[in-house]
Amino acid sequence: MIRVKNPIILGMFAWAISSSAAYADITIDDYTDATNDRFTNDASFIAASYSLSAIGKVSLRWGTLVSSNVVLCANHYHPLVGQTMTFYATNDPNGDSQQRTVVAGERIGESDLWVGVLNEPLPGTYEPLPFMNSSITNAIYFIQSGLSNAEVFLLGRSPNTDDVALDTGVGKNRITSVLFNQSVTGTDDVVATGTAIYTTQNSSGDSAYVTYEAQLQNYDSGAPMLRVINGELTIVGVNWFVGSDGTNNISGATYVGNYAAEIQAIIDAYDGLSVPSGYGDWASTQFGSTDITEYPPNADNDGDGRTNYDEYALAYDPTTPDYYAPSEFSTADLSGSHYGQLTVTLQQNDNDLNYLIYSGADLSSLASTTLRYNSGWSVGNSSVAVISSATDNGDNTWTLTLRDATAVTEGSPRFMRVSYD
Ligand SMILES: [Ca+2]
Ligand SMILES: [Ca+2]
Ligand SMILES: [Ca+2]
Repeated sequence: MIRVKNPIILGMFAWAISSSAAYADITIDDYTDATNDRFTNDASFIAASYSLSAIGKVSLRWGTLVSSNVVLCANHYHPLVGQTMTFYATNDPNGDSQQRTVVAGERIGESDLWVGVLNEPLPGTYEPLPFMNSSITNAIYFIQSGLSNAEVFLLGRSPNTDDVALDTGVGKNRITSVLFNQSVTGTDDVVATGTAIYTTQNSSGDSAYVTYEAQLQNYDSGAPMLRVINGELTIVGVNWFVGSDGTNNISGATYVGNYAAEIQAIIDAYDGLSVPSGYGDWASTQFGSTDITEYPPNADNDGDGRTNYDEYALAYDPTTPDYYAPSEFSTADLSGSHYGQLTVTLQQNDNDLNYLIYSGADLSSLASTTLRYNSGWSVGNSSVAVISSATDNGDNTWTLTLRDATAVTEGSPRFMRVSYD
């Protein structure tokens, strides 16, 4: 329990994970699997007429697509960089699903919002959800927003199942009010401060009671609060906290409209891009900034003609112009024959880069083979090239000398190159 600034909230506890926290499923009055469990996939499901394909999970952590490769999450319990999220195209648990790795992310200011970037865009059958983009900074704006007493879907862990990827329950409630400068202490005493909207858990017969009246619980953090606007599910909030108004339980969400510009900036910076799995950590270190909009992989921050993606793949410095040759050529003499060699520095543990080595006598038809790291470097086909040395630089990069498998003979040139995609 913590003290909060808003006097109507007597006791509010962060919706954070802790070893002592008991957890439970979202509470939904008159719950049935058919009406309230997404993956029971019944025609009577209360959100059956809408696509929930934007909603992904990894273990108990939630994220909702706001573009083909950007997810909106709760900062205090967001999918971690490196984790793989699962999305389902429909409510059929046996239907198409897709997995994507979270490669970068950023907290929005001091709020409980966290925006993540996925390694590859999802196909169009996974429909990103629009989000509120009008700012609410006072009580009058809240009334004008139409959100007061608006009916919303509350999402959380379903009472039906413990299979976390398929654990999605949907209830309803009405938005009670807005809380400005709300502060909640979460895991590790991290305080989030932002604009919240909340619903109140009423009893049957109360004027604010709706069918399938719902109240969030632990581990529902990060799921979206959704309102139907112009026939379309729209993200109003991201589940943040639970608490009490002194009489009833309340469910609080960060109001996303006040952060719409920051969210949109990330969507725009990474629009449609493929991002290799190690890129986000590398870039935040290289640029010394947590603002991921500053260094998307297709940008060339130092103006040296190499994109940040290229600088990552070849372990260059993305903040200093690199005008020298990208690799070093040499020859090796073995048993009286001469072999061409290429020395390059490459990223370890990022097979998203799909390194390939090419060699041959004709630039227009070089032979290729894979070059991968898996507890050590190896080439797929040693008749193309071999690794003559590999040095661990200790910073997740290795310097490799790659030797052509075919000797140079007089009057017949040989070519080598390394690529990635
Ligand atoms: Ca209510
Ligand atoms: Ca550059
Ligand atoms: Ca550079």
